[in-house]
Amino acid sequence: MKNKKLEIWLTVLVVFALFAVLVYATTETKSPKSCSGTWSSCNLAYYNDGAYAQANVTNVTNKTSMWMNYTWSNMTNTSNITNVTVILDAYHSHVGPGGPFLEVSVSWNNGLTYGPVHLVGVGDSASFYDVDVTGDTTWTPVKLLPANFKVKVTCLTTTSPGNCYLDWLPVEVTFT
Ligand SMILES: [Ca+2]
Repeated sequence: MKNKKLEIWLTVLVVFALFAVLVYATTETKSPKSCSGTWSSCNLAYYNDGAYAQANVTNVTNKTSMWMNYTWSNMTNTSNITNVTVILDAYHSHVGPGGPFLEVSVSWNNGLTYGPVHLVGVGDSASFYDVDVTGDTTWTPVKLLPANFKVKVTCLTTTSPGNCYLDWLPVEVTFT
């Protein structure tokens, strides 16, 4: 009888602990505040407003820009990062078959090196594309600081010339 009671209390405790973890997980979606590179008007990807950063490419000329200065309101230096996702609000236009696509990678050492390249085959009308970069490294709060974290987006095509359009490039981070 006593053991049964203990079992019930332990179950309650475990359920409560799991609930607490779920409740205290925080998700923040933040916009970049600076950028550089060969896209036209890269700053237009700071806001979800229908004004687009643009890259005109051919099969011999790619365009690459970096977006950075993402700041996290509630993250502390002991936060446990459980998910990092780059979100693209983008489309392409092109002449003829094929068309431009995007390569996305992130840096956590201020652009010295970048993680794995993620291919994003955007369509010809604006949509949101999630690029989960959680597995690219073992994330720590320091790696996500403005001094270290950058998102690199390349527009390229192997066929006909075309344009990539990027309305907004937020990053969503979940941490406990
Ligand atoms: Ca915009």
